[in-house]
Amino acid sequence: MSEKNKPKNATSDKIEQLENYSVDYTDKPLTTRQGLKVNDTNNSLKAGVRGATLLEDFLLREKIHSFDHERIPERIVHARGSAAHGYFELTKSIEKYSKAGIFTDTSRKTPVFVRFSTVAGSKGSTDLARDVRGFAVKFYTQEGTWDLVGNNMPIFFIQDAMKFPDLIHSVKPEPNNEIPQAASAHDTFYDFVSRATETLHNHIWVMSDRGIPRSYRMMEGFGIHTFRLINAKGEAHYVKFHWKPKLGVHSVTWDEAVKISGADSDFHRRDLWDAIESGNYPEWELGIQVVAEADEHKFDFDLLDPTKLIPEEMVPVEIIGRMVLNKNPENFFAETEQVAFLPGNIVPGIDFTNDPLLQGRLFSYRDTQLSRLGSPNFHQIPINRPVTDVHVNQRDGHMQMDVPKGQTAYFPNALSGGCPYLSKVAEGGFESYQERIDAKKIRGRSESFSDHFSQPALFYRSLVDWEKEHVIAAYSFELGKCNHEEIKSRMLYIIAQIDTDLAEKVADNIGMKVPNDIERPMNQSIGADAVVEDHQPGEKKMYLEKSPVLSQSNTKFDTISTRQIAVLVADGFHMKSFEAMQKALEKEQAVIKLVAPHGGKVTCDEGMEHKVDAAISTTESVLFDAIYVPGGEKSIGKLKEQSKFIKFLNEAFSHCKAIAVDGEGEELLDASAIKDYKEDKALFINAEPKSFIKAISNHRNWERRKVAQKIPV
Ligand code: HDD
Repeated sequence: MSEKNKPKNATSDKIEQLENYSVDYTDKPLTTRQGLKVNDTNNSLKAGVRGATLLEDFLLREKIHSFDHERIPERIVHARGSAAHGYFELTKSIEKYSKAGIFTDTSRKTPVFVRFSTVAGSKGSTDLARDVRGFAVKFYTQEGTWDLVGNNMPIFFIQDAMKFPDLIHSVKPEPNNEIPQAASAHDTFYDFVSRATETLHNHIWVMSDRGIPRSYRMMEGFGIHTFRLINAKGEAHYVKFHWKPKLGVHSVTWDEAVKISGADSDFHRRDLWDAIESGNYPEWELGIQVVAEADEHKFDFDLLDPTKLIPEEMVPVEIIGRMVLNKNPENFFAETEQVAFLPGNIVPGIDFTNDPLLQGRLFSYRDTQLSRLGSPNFHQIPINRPVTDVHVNQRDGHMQMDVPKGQTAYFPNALSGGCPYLSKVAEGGFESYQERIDAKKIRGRSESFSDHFSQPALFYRSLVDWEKEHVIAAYSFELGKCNHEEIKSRMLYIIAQIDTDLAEKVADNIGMKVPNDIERPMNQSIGADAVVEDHQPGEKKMYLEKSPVLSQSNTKFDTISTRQIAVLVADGFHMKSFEAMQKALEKEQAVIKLVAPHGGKVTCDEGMEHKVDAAISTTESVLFDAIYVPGGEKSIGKLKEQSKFIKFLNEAFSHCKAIAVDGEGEELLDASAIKDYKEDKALFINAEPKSFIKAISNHRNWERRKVAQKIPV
């Protein structure tokens, strides 16, 4: 990393604390774990050079023993992920709602550690699976650690934690043959979804472009549940948390996702790492939707139902702060793998609600860390340590790292002067919000949770045409991969309850008919005899035809920062046109990569050598956002000799990306299938860089999508 890009503000209380645990091996001798200097780590101790290995060999035993135990169980969900350090800064105090220091003190920079993930795949699976993305934020606040463990979608699949194992068992690889990896397109998932219609809202989000993000840096994040904010007077407000990315919300197409999975299955991981290393720090705004306690019942849905969002048109999102990620972890295992998020980690000023999904999560996360990290002392692992002091009466257990002093480990005590002592609420002691509850003990679901269809329908209605086409294609792909006719038919019937046109188009694509009815009982999400009709929307109090913020067509299109531009060159490329384009793109913080017929260097027409970033044999167009081809007779002649350069152009065009060519670069276009579409508005021939830049910031030219289908790729 260049000095210029070294994070200047990447230090924080947390980073300083972590540095106390970091170990630097530079200029140090190799030792055993006991600190003994080693003089041979290549040969085991033997009886003669060809002899048997001796049991005495403590060096061999230590090395192999440690290696044998290097792996810990991967997370049961969200196993595949990447993380980074950064900070959160409050831009607007919300003292009237919350007494939390993090929400009242605008002078603080609170250290954070954020982990993004997919849900279903194993630790080594592709980043580009169609899936929900985890968005987990650990705030190391001065009052203790607060974890906001959210996703990139504002709702969840199920309403009650009791169903979580069923949901996950249905989406994970099927138990008999462990197929398919990191994919929801299989029978068990649709068997479940078609019978548990509460899943449909989150499901349609996954079928939309939100399920295949362009980058972790281009996703929204959501706390999902309704939480509570508590102010200094003890008054409560309901709140939903939103993360809004500075770069806008952008996605790739399914065809790209499939190909990226082969070309670079670490695509999102690499993208996050590279952006931070190059000093282009990912950034999000934190927003809140606040609802007064008195308004709890004014909505058509229940605020405690995690399968519902509050449309932003009804309760606007108020921006109160920003989060910047400015430092990559030093060690993946020590930090990203061992970080333990717990929705139960909160601080005074924030509290839970009775959302039955949240309530179950409060148990599950602490519990899972025991099997994953192996000890109740997991909070002592450096990445999990709070930046506040910890004084507890819990003791012992595997891997106790602290050495607690004194004679007592209980409360109350006199022998230690009553220490550690209790804190009054006014001194920062946590007090649970005193909610009045007067109810029968019951195993059941509230009637106010019963509408399963109006919000998925609102989501679909709010999408523009190209987004709807992607949703239709996604359902068609997923159901097309299922084998059981009965499951597909059931799904078509269910989708028709969301939108009949959607269901009919999917049915056409998979060569089936939408059934008028299906076998009963059919909905087992609540009771064995529940039917779809029970989950149709009732009469609406606040009916929204559309919620425009749900469409990615209304996101930000104002930057090309960190967009990857492939420049196709060979020896003899025209330096002048390249230089002008390079300057203009780099001024906007785009990343230029030279793609050439071979690795090493290429020489431009002015005789200068330029480092090649990727030989054509090692890369694919799907790894880039746009393509530029500078002129130069000799260069273009060479590029035309390799069909992969033509494929590169065709493919980028078919994915609706911006393409610019200068001078003889047009001959490469003429050799491709693009030659018939030169009027395209994101195709530039000898044009000013300005218009190319604008087209890249628009992400894609979706108007091209009909002709794009005709391009052979
Ligand atoms: Fe969960 C991990 C997000 C419901 C049980 N969950 C996990 C992670 C994220 C979420 C982002 C990864 C954290 C990390 O990076 O280490 N989970 C959610 C959201 C939910 C949700 C947004 C609903 C709104 N989860 C949920 C339920 C249960 C769990 C209902 C169980 C009853 N989740 C887990 C878990 C995991 C987990 C098994 C696996 C690894 C871990 O916790 O630390 O306990």
